[in-house]
Amino acid sequence: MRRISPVLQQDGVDSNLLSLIKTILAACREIAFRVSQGELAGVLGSTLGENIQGETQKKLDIIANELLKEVILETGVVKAISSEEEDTIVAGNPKGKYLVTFDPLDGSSNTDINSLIGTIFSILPAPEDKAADDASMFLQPGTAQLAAGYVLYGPSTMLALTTGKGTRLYTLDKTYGGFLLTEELATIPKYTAEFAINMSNQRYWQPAMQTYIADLLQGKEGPRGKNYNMRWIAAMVGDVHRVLCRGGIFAYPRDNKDASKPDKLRLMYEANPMSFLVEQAGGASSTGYERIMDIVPVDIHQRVSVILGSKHEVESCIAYHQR
Ligand code: AFP
Repeated sequence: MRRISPVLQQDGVDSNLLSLIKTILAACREIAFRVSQGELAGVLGSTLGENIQGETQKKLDIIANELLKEVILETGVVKAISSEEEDTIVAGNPKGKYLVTFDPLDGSSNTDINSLIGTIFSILPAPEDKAADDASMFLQPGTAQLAAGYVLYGPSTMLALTTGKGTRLYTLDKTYGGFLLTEELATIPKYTAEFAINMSNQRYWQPAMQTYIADLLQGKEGPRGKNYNMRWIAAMVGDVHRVLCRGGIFAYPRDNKDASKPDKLRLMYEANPMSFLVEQAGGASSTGYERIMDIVPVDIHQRVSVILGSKHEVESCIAYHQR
């Protein structure tokens, strides 16, 4: 089985970018170890703080954030980082070629139940003409991403990675200590009969999503003419991993539950990297009205409505929004 370096070298990935990716993965290996120790490492449970999103911070969120921040800034090739757990960007080397944005521990409430969690990251080019503490550097659409990936801390630790030449899956070999290629070309089937959505929000969705899901629930007897199954992991990283492995549609649509927060997922370090991975695996990703990777962000912590997965199913869902 192949290691990461030869695979990325074969794709012509710049050596600085390759070493940055390997550095991020080294931090993720350390996070994987801490996660696997669970209660024994004393890292479970909440801190007394909240992040900029107003969400309770788990101890592991903070540990993962500090680990990633430290090693990424030490590479010297990164001009600044932006994290879910940091209110503002953190400046690095003014001459750095890259920007890194990440969610250190997606689905962190799942730590309480020993369920799936993961780290999501996205790498962007750093504009040369801006200062390292200028947050506007990050406001680039998802199409500008040079690389994106997630590390899933599950029964095995897995990596999904794209640099724009397909999406590959790797598995952490704990005996050798590195990730080995286990799926050369992740391919999301075009058609599916599986959806993932938090059904408890149903009454708050917009009419298009209400109708779409109501039609899926009617199964064979309804307009879609087949029975659908439902899954919900409550960690985007786990739900997207299932979509990459066997297809499906994942949605976190806009709702009116809390007027100050109509969308839940974060564009820059959740929706964009996942959209890049999904599109590179033959799937599609949209807000229902536009392609997610075409959105020009206005804020590093911006939220967005997400519908992604099997191409035909995503297109069907978009059609409901266009009616
Ligand atoms: P955290 O990043 O705060 O752990 O939240 C996880 C998440 O943003 C995303 O990964 C899940 O899809 C979604 O929240 C789950 O939300 P529900 O609370 O609606 O299940």
